[in-house]
Amino acid sequence: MTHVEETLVLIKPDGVVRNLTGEILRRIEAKGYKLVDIKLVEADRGRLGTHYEEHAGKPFYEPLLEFMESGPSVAIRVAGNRVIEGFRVLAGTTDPTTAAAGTIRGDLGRDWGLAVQQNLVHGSDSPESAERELALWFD
Ligand code: RTP
Ligand code: MG
Repeated sequence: MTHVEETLVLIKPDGVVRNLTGEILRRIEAKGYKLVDIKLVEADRGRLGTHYEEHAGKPFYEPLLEFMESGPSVAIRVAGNRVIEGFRVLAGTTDPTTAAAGTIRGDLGRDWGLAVQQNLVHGSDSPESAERELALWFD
C-alpha cells in the first residue's frame, strides 16, 4: 500500500567534509525517493539544541552538539513511500562499526576510533519527529 511521507535527512558535517554528499544523495534517489528541498546549513546551537532535545543530559549530548557545529550540514526534505522508516533502513544502525553492509553507515562509515556521532546522516524517527524537524530546518 502506498503511504507517501516526508522526512528530514541531514548529511552531517563528517559526510560533507569527506565529500560524500553526492554519494549519499545518489543512494536516496536510487531508492526512488524524491528530493523536495535541499540546502547547506551552518546550524547554530539554538537549532541543534532543539533538534536533539530528547538527548539533553546524556553523556554524548555535548560532544554531539560540538560535532554538529564543526561545519556545514546538508538538510534535505525527502518524500517517498514510507520514507521515514525506509530512510532509517537505508542509513543503517547508529554505530557505523556494526551497521550492516549495504547501508550508508555500514558502507561509508569509518571505524578508525571515531566517536559514534560521526555517523554521516540523520533521519527522522517518527511522523511526529519528521513534522517537528522539517519545521525546524525548513521553516
Ligand atoms: P539520528 O538521530 O542522528 O538519525 O541517529 P539515531 O536515531 O540512529 O541515533 P540517536 O539515538 O537518535 O542518537 C542521535 C545521535 O547521537 C549520536 N550518538 N552518540 N553513545 C554515543 O556516543 C552516541 N549515541 C548516539 C549519534 O550521532 C546519533 O546519530
Ligand atoms: Mg535519532
